[in-house]
Amino acid sequence: MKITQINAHEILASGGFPSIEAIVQLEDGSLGRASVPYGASAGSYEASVLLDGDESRYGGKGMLKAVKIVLETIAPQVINREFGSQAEFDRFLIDLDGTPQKTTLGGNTILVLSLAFARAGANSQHQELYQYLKISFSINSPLQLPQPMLVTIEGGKHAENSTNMQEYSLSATRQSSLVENIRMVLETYHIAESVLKEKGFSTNVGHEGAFAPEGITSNELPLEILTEGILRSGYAAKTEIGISIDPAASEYYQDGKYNLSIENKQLSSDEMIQYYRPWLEKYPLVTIEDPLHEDDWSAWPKMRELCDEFSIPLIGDDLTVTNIKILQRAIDEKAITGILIKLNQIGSVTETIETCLLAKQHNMLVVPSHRGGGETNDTAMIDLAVAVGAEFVKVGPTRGERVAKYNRLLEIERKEKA
Ligand code: 2PG
Ligand code: MG
Repeated sequence: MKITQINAHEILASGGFPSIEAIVQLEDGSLGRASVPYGASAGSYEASVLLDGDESRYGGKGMLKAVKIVLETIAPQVINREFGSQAEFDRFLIDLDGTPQKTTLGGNTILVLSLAFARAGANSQHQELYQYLKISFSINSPLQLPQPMLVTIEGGKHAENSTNMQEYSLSATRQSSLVENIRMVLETYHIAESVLKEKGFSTNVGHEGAFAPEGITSNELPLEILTEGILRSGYAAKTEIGISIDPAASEYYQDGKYNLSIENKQLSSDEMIQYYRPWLEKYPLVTIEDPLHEDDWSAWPKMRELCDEFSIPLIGDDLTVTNIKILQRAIDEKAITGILIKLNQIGSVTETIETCLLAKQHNMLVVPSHRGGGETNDTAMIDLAVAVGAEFVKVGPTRGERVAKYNRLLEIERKEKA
């Protein structure tokens, strides 16, 4: 199928800074529209986000350069060229860029076209995006819908004056319909709001729509609050609703130490691992993500052993950045048992799905995720999650760009039930 036209422009992302949207048209007239997010606590090895750097617009965070690259550099190369598959299109763009972190053309420019091409392809074949992805990448497993991992309390880079650790989520673990599971985690989210209020904390929210209790002096307290919330909700802790944490430890690692500033603690890698042990014993934890720094490779297998002892998946995010080579290293070194997936960490649909499939082959938990800094209303991460049979999707509540993801998931459940 040939591309006949490409359009691109700046749009606004959730943080009030621009992102990029593109529209691809195929020769049969089918259109595909997509936009891409970017992170606040991005890993160092992620695909680049090409920004203007022009301080006179949005403090340098404009995306007009990316738009120009799409229209003037990439479009002339791909319009009227025959692409036989999604993988062929993506590989063409990856080769055109030619760098490991997509620094020539930008990960944002490549991904936005990759996704818009996928949507156009799906529309051309009268398929839903998740069906198109399954067929394109020969994924034959029966459809499995991911469960909500609802970010409920946030700190770190996502909220001022809150915890050092970035996220405490409510994860639905009961294998029930999504409409029920989403209801259960959101009811518990609202109960957690009451618990926070009773303890005298404000219930203002951070980047992802999760509560950001100002002035909190313990990274453990959110676990107590969520556990109390689950108890009061009447749902069974762990078997119906559990807790997932993402400390995003790279963000509080300074000069070789984990700096838990609100507790006045500076911990070595081994001490950091031991710090988590009582949490695994006391709370209904179901996953742990990025408990250690992205370069602290020698500590990760020890953390994995601890998690294995409690049968809790250990998820890599900044560690693995959806990159298949880094995932392979993590498998070889027995560093993790699960992987967070973000399309823009690697910058194309094909590479993202290949990483998911390798993780699946190794029986890892696969968790596609929203981004903290600049999300858009695009819901492709949900279709991706459904296509690869992910166990969870990590998305925040109560903000339009997040709720759009849950609504897409509910829409897919309705379609599949019909
Ligand atoms: C994370 C994400 C999403 P960010 O660390 O998992 O919550 O944050 O997009 O800021 O990297
Ligand atoms: Mg993370």
